Amino acid sequence: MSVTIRDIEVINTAPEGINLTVVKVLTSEDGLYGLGDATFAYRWKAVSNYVTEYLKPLLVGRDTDSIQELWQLMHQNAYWRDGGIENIAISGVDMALWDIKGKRAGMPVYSLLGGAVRGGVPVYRHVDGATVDEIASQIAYYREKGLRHLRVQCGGYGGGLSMQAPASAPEGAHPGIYLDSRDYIRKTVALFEKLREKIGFDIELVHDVHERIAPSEAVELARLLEPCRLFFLEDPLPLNQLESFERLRQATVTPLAEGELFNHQADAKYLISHRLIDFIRVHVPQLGGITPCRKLATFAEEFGVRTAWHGPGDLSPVGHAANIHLDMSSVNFGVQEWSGIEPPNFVIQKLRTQKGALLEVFKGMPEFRDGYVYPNDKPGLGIEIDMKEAAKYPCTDEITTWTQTRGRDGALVLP
Ligand code: GCO
Ligand code: MG
Repeated sequence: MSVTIRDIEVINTAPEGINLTVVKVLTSEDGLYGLGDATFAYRWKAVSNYVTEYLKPLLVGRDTDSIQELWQLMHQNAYWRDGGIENIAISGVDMALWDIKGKRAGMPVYSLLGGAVRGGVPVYRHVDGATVDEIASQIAYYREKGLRHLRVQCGGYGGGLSMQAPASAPEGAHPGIYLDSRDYIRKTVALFEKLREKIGFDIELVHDVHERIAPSEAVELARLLEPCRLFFLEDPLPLNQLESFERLRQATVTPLAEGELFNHQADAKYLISHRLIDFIRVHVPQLGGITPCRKLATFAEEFGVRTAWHGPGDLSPVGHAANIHLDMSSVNFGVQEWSGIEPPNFVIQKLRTQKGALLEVFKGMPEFRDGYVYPNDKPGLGIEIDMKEAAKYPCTDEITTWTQTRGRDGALVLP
């Protein structure tokens, strides 16, 4: 007997002070519903509106089983497609449909995707500090917790977090997050050299360039970091300079990762099929959910490119669970970024505007134990949401400042 979509709701909540959005798909079967992540922290109202005003009327009454059909229907229904807001809205429904299918089958989603190929998921956490000693002490803490991979930054993405134009900026320069790319490259190379001297090489380190520097500077940085043996250098090139991966690939043995800003598998196709990257770092909601990402993982497997799905603080536990279910069932898994709660996340704590209430709102978050994350093996994605708790933490709307990134002369650079 087929089960149809009866209603679609959106839950917006910010238990850590970071706006999170979850889509709830209710079905014709009493008590059967699915949850999916549709978090876009800076545009949460637009995504919520897209779901309730456009996807709900399109989908109510349709068969929950036909996940691929409904994904394609949502994807092409507005003709112009692959925007951030639209894809993230689609992701919320897509993940919810996989959640429903798992509940109906009595299986965790990774089981539906082909079953577990690993017992647990190796993850990395974020480390960030002003000095080598501060960073080394955070690394020591995480090493104790069994982590073998860590992301190391030295003051965010090179420009810190102050919106004050520095004295070195020209007269009348706008406020913003100023990045002197030359200084950033010198400091980053020095930091990793000293860090390796201090901690050795048995911890895998990644570094997130986060766009912001010129292609020639990405080549310079990747080359200079070679002796530091990074696990990968992330987003060395901005989305509009992907052609420079040919040059970057020729120039360095530093492993390369890119993708959290990709909007469609096609954005990754050339880089993967020409083996110009080693890790595909897509933000699963940004591609439209589990359905497109499982295809991308399978495509990348043929070219020896491994997955490293984006797993930041601005992703709900439903989205983190979707990452883990993909990880559990992918042969070409690389590593999983994990902004979960345990162990304490040094970076999120700095950003947190209130006591962390994430686990009061979301139940079933995949668990971190000795360096690995484990899904809870409940049918579907395994996450429940306490609506009463969620209502205690309304989302807010500040003007986003960290993306107002500027070069030394005050001109905007991609964030
Ligand atoms: C990462 C990302 C994040 C993003 C954030 C944007 O590698 O985790 O770069 O830190 O900057 O998700 O909101
Ligand atoms: Mg990143």
